[in-house]
Amino acid sequence: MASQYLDMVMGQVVARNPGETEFHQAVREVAESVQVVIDKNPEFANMKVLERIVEPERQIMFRVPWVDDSGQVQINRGFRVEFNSAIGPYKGGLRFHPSVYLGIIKFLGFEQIFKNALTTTPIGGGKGGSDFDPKGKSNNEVMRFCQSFMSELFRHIGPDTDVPAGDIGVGGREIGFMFGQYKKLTNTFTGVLTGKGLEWGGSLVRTEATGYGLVYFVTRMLQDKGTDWKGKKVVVSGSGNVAIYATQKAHELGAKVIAMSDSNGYIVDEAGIKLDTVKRIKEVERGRIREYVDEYPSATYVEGWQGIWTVPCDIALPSATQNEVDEAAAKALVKNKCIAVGEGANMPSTPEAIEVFQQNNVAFGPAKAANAGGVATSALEMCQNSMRLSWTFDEVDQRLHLIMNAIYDQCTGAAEAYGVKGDLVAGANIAGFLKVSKSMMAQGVV
Ligand code: NDP
Ligand code: 2IT
Repeated sequence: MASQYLDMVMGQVVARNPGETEFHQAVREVAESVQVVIDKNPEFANMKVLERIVEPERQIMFRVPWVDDSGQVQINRGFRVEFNSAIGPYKGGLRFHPSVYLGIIKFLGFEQIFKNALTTTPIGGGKGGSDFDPKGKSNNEVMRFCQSFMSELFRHIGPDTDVPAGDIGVGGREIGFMFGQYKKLTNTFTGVLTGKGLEWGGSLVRTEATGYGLVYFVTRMLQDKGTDWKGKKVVVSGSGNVAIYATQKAHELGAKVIAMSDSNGYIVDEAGIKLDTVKRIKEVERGRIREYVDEYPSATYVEGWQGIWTVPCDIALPSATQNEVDEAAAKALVKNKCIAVGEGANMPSTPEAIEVFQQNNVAFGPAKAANAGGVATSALEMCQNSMRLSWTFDEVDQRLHLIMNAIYDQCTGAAEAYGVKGDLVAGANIAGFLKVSKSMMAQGVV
């Protein structure tokens, strides 16, 4: 009966959102996990909570025209999907990447609802972005694009309405340009964006938060296996914000990160990646990861990013993009005796890959729990902005640590309560769904 009901809901989602395969994938996973909840609580089905959750409250698409350095007019497409405000203002990042289309923003916004619910902070779910590619653009081009993007977005957001932040292709520089334009257009200085600079309302630890939080979460997974980071070989995909600070914290805890990547290829340094070099190449020079081997000739560079999962490791932290770990990659990790996978990116493992991990007793930390430290620290930034004060690095880091522990406890607790002990995918989906659903039920049919 319940399964028929879920098939019906899923069928509607596919029919109403044609071609949005990443969105279908994200919804299917949650729907499968919460079947047990709906079985036990028929009022959720009666009130059509799941049918409402899968329909964004509001979707905004807009033209983003700008002029490049050679005087040519360029046109990109902007998105903001305000998915769910049951527990707080819409909250979630902006992604600037040529692959962005509505289906990507909707999968990210949908996952964000449950992730944000798990953080213990009062934030709803949303996501936005553009098919703009910041790579190869001058600072002035990026600024003009961000100003044009915000010239439309500003009328839809606000510190108590919708608070965007960074994601792929959006870091401190882009947040600065967008904040400046928002301030000018609205004549207000508010916490409307997070990931701001420390001098103008940003929070300490926000830059590090997703990567640090990921490592705190995986620490608990390792503890449950009776082990820790010391002496472990780690492979981290990507070399952006999440990957860099996950690597930093893993090193601090005694592990050795031996491989990192970008969208062109990956490097392997069995002596341990020199993170300062990666930071300089990627954060300061905005260069390519292959440049690392120019400085460390004993390291190797391999063209193509997929092969990184064939590098033998104890712990894998996929931190680049969606569906980067497929079934073959998961099997290669299992064959090489990987014991734990923590998702730094959003939905980096395909459903088939997750099945391989779960069937082979690889501890698996799903994105919406394991990478929630970034958005949780954004919520801490909002809190500091509201109070008009700033906490110290240690204070924010301690709060982040407590939050990651609370997320882990919620996932394991919900999994156990619903008969799927140890399944953190189901646990995260169930715990997030329960919080949002109960709030929606209390607030009536809106
Ligand atoms: P960045 O833009 O800082 O870095 C992205 C990294 O991933 C780069 O190394 C990039 O390589 C690589 N990458 C991006 N797209 C692709 C692709 N299609 N194929 C292969 N490699 C790719 O982004 P973040 O580090 O912020 O984000 C990484 C992941 O973490 C994303 O999934 C994001 O949604 C998720 N996330 C981010 C949070 C945050 O706070 N920033 C919070 C929670 C999750 P290249 O330089 O070649 O493009
Ligand atoms: O996917 C994510 O959680 C983020 N990109 C961070 C969102 C945020 O609002 O800090």
